[in-house]
Amino acid sequence: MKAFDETPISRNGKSLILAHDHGLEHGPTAFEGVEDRLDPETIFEMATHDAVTALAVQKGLAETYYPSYEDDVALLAKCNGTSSLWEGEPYSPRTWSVESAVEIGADAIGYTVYPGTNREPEMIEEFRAVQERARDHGLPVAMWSYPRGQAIKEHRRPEVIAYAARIGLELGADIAKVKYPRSPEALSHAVDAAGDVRVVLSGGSKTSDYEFLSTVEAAMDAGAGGLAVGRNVWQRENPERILDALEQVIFEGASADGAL
Ligand code: FBP
Repeated sequence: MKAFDETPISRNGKSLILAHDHGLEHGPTAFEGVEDRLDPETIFEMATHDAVTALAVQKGLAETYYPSYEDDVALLAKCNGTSSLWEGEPYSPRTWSVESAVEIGADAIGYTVYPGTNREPEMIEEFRAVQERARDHGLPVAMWSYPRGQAIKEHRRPEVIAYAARIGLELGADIAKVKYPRSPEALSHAVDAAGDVRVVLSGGSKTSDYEFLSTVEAAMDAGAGGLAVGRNVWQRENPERILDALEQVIFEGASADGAL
């Protein structure tokens, strides 16, 4: 059974997950120009916006800051991660057990799989264990499904993204988070390939308000279940303004023009 629709991380089958694991994945350079956001408190505060259905963070941030926000923010516990200092074969080790995440109050589990990496067998086996523990606790699972490795020449090719979304279905995720395959048609195919798994888009590097919202509008029209977005929200000088607009586009079916 797909638990997604009944969980606090969705609203009417759609979600806007604020992703903030970049301090680990990209390092402090991700905060250039918005140095105040080096303080995680600013991001937890941001996540109290009505539009945000969950905040995805690593264990360290959750342990320290989540207790003050547990009444206002749903927690998506990102249970593996890797730094950009690592230059070996793509791999994302476990950083957080499901049990510990549950103790802190997790409402959902997030986990990266890199289909195509030479370490794919380990990653799939580790995902299996996490997915089964999440099921024991009745928690939905979001898979960051990011094909990479020597075999992947172009990780945003339509067939690669459709495969990534399908892998979410095959391995028992409730949400497959994928990169935008550059066209609504390609995304629509990925949504079909994912069956009843919700396909949400990552936001990518920061673009203009209009460009970003137009892509979100097109993605929603193509059947996406929402966004799991980081930089395109919290790297903005005024994140509240883009969250207001995203709320309209994702949950109310507004156009980018209308929302702006
Ligand atoms: P963005 O919306 O900022 O692209 O974040 C989505 C995300 O999946 C983050 O959760 C993660 O930190 C980052 O992208 C990893 O991206 P990559 O592995 O491509 O550097």
